[in-house]
Amino acid sequence: MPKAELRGGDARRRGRSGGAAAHQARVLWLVLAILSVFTLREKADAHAIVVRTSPAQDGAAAGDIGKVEVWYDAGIRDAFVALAVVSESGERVDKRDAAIDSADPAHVSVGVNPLAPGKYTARYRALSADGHIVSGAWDFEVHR
Ligand SMILES: [Cu+2]
Repeated sequence: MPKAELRGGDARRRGRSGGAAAHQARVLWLVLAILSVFTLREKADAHAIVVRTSPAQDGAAAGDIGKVEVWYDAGIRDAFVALAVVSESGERVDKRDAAIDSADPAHVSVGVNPLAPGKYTARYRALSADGHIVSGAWDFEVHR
């Protein structure tokens, strides 16, 4: 009988100290889990930027280039993709068929009609893998 009581007391003490240690471990695990979610998300879902365009910014292009292209530094999501080309007078000269390259998820192109000499502005927009919209514009010129 006294033996049993002693065993019982030991078990309760072990239970209490084990509970406190387990609680500390849970809190530590939670903190680490939260930190890793933030750091891993930053690495896995990078913010895409434009690294190259064709024609180049402020570059010259032939009237028969046929298409205008943008390359991002990372793959972009297949939603909200846009690439439009507008003449100096505001006329849209692209074929409204902007699409992500099926072989390269970081490459977008749009067909353009034959371009008369003049200045043009290309506007791009894409949904970055991190969920942010990336957009901007560049100019190029078709010489006579
Ligand atoms: Cu971003």
